[in-house]
Amino acid sequence: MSISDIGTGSHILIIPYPAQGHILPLLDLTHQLATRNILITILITPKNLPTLTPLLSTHPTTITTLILPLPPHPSIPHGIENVKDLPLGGFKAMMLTLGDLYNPLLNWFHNHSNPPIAIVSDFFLGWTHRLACELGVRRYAFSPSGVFALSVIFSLWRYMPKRVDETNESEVVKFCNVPNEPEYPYWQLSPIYRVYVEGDQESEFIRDGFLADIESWGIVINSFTELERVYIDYLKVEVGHDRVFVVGPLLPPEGDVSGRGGPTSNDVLSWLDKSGSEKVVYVCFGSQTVLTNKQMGVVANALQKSGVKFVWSVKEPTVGHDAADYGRVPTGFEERVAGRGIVVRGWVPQVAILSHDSVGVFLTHCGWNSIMEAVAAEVLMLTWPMSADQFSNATLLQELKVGIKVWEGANSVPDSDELAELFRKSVSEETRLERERVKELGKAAKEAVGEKGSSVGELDRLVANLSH
Ligand SMILES: *[C@@H]1O[C@H](CO)[C@@H](O)[C@H](O)[C@H]1NC(C)=O
Ligand SMILES: *[C@@H]1O[C@H](CO)[C@@H](O)[C@H](O)[C@H]1NC(C)=O
Ligand SMILES: CC(=O)N[C@H]1CO[C@H](CO)[C@@H](O)[C@@H]1O
Repeated sequence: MSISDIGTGSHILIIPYPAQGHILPLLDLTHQLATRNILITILITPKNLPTLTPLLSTHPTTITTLILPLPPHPSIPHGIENVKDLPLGGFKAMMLTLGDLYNPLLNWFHNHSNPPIAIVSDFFLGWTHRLACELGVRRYAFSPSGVFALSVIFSLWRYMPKRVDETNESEVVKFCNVPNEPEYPYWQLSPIYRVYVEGDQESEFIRDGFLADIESWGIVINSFTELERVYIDYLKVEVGHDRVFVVGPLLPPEGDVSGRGGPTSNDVLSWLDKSGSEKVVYVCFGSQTVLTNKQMGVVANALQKSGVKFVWSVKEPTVGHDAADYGRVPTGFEERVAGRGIVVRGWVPQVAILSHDSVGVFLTHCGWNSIMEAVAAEVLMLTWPMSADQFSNATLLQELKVGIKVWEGANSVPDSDELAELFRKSVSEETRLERERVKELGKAAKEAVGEKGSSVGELDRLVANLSH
């Protein structure tokens, strides 16, 4: 039996959670599954349909869509269901809203002549495990976070650690069951967890979702064995079986790197072509975080003072931000750094930028996709985690010694002289050891997804398991 025969005939349902950082890696996984002859239906809301265009044109016969309207929710402004617009505060509301697709999906399954034998869905959609149980099919939870961060999330919802002093945001919460016993001040814990109220219907729905993730038949994670081995071993014990499939780094199909996300205002890549090897610092805080004007000022000052070459991807204010207080590039900044650095507004081809030979350093908010992309591209990271799983990610990077701590938290600012010094240091000989380490890790990432690599083996194991 050749690899391409393994999945023949099996039909599965994929359900993404509509936020940029969640949907893209799941679509990359979908591509891998379709390549292995699995028949796939993807559930999508009308406004997110365009995100699927490249995937659907690559797999016109194996992938079909199930388009269901987003159920209404008072906390989600009308029209905000597009992956690029979802405000941070909207995450919980979106999780609740999507739960209302339970009955429409149940009907769809019952009416289908060849219904899916398994559901692969984002870990923010734990209710799909309950649905799968009712239907007598298997559910696999997809984690866009790494194994370490997932271990912390599971531990949080399973054991519900509490503070001694309910008013102290700095109180340290320790995760003794997770290897290396990570600990975080309370304010760094998941915002969804911090607003949990026992007995409250919405809170309990969210908690039940994470418990359902733990109970699911399998878990698929965008990471690779060589990166997180101790945590993978731990997680298998924690969930009580070995159907934990670590299949990353999930990256866009070859040739799709610059197309993803659409056109940008500047021609970044041709600018990079003229910028020399590994000298450029790329600055980007992800698709959700918008910096305050104060933070913008500090980053701009530091970039200017440091003398480094840079590409700064600036996210402009969206829903939930007062446009006057956020995301403003200081007046005259671009003129002052002309020739040495560029500011890009709107969408950036991040994978292509990170993979470009001239980019050597990445100031990042530590979203897991950004980390996976940077590791695969062998780029040293300067870490400034803002929220959610990003604090655990930063810890992991420091443990692996491929990240240098810059700052933490969304509501404060570093000193611009110190930041300038870090920028300067990051592209100098002083960080040679860190760069060598990230190169090694990058090679391991490439091997993992290469021929006979660990992640390819995990994908084949997943496909075989899905088809049973
Ligand atoms: C399922 O089929 C029944 C009967 O044909 C129909 O009334 C119902 O609308 C269908 N439901 C869905 C979700 O297609
Ligand atoms: C809050 O917790 C931190 C860390 O455990 C501790 O250092 C600090 O004294 C506490 N603050 C108060 C007001 O108790
Ligand atoms: C970069 C960063 O913020 N790292 C921190 C992550 O969390 C651990 C534990 O709280 C800290 O020790 C790190 O400094």
